[in-house]
Amino acid sequence: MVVFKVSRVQTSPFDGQKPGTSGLRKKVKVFVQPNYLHNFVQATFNALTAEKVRGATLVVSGDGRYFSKDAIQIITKMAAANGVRRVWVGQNGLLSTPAVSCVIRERVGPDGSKATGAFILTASHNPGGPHEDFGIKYNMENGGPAPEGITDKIYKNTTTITEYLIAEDLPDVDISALGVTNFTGPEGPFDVEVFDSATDYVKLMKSIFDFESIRKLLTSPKFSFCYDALHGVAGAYAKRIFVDELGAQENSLLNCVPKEDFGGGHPDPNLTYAKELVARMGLGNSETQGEPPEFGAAADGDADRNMILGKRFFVTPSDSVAIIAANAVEAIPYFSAGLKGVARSMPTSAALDVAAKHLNLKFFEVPTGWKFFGNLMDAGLCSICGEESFGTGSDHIREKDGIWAVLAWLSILAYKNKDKLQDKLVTVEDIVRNHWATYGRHYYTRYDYENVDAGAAKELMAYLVKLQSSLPEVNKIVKGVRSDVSNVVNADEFEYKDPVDGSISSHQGIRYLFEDGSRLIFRLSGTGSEGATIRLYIEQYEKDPSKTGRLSHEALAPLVDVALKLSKMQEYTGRSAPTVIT
Ligand code: G16
Repeated sequence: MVVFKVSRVQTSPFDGQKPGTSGLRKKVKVFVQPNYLHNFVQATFNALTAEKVRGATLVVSGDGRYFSKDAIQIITKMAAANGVRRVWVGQNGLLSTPAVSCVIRERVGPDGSKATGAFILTASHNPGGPHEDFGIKYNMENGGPAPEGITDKIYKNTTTITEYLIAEDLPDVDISALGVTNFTGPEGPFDVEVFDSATDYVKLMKSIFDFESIRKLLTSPKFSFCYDALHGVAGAYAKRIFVDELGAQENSLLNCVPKEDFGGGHPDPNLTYAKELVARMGLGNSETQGEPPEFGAAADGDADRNMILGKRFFVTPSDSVAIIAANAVEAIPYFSAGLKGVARSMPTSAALDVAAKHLNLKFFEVPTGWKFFGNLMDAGLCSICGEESFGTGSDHIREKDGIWAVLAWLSILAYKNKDKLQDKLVTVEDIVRNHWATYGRHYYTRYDYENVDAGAAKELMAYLVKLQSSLPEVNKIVKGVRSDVSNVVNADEFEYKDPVDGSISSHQGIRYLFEDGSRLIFRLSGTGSEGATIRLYIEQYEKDPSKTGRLSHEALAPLVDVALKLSKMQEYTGRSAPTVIT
């Protein structure tokens, strides 16, 4: 048995190790600097209470992006030196973000051990490779991202750090082979267990959904299916779930081999970046070969995001969560006893609010960041939640869950088509249009201005806050741009008081709220790795069923005009068009 020693290595702080919306995300070239990752990991250990480190079980894995394998070895050696009892690693270092959450909550080791936390190695939807992004975040015992209290402590520790602990002579562990490797350190045994990345997650999915009814749908000649993992970690689950368990054709999987650089693509499941799927589904400009499938979906790098498509039809994430919530009790066994409540992030459209009101459900509006849903779920207040940023999930874990969302949609389709698979199929588009007919439609779009000069972005935001002090001034500008747009009746910066622990999160986005329920929201993204990304969210509610069938960009054109002029977008950023429209 290998006996290792603990070294104390002198170090000094790096600037800017502040976790963003979801962990620390930087270019690989930043992360590979000597001591950079080490400092952040030690700062995290130092921010946790002793029992979460000494003698604890930690999960260390991620989406398999470039630098993950090195990072896993470094973190393992630091965990050993800090007195951690065992480290669990998914085979080849792969675990999707939702699977990590599941493993923390559900997995019991051969000796009865359970994990108390995880380092997740991902920069989510950001590209990977030597010149692209890496990321790391810490998740807590409930399976969810560390709350602000902890991430603030981590950041503070990074600014004062002077040394870290590492077991330099601990040999690298072969993370491609399943099994346990045992070591001994100054304080006793330390083990590394490499386990199958999918087993625990597949088991959990089977306990939530009716796999038999989904299988019937997926194997019906009436139905066709396509799933694009964009070469992210979802590929490690897609074949096991969709093909092996549910009977989908193997050729219905696109880009399902996880790659360190995501095949050179941008692993962000939206209409801009999921090009191959979008073309196959008959959307976009390219000519489709043959008849598009009835259902398509994509995931991001770490498989917590999802995009849902029907044949030649895009489902907005805001509609998706509302539709899942409205159908969950009938279509998904896990929810058959009813929903505890629902929640959305502030910039997500109010489609969920309307459904919650009709269904008499508790409803919560939280700031952007999945961590805010966790408290509600732990307190038993929320069953289903979602975000405009292609995140949807439930209280089965404490992260958003891309494959769960696909299974939720397949369950709804299976339910709507039960006993009818011989007749005309009820399609994704039918389900969405029926939802609009019942609840009204929230026309919605998001404009992203990526990699804008950080100073200019700050100035634009400061200008918008200042402008809020005079609504007459705001309305003068609005009417000057479009007289057919209703009045702004309220404008503020979103602040959230957590109903469970009373904590307050301020400056969570600038809102302009219109008399007819329309909203314009401006936020700076917290997940970029360079410059600033300005997000502009535009929403308009249409209750009249005869007017819910318009093209979204036509319906929203007046509000877009108003938003761009009101914010002086071009003046501040020099950009005449957004980088991405979703
Ligand atoms: C993270 C958060 C989400 C958030 C998204 C975008 O997701 O978990 O709650 O909506 O970032 O945040 P921002 O608008 O600040 O860029 P992910 O998938 O990137 O981990």
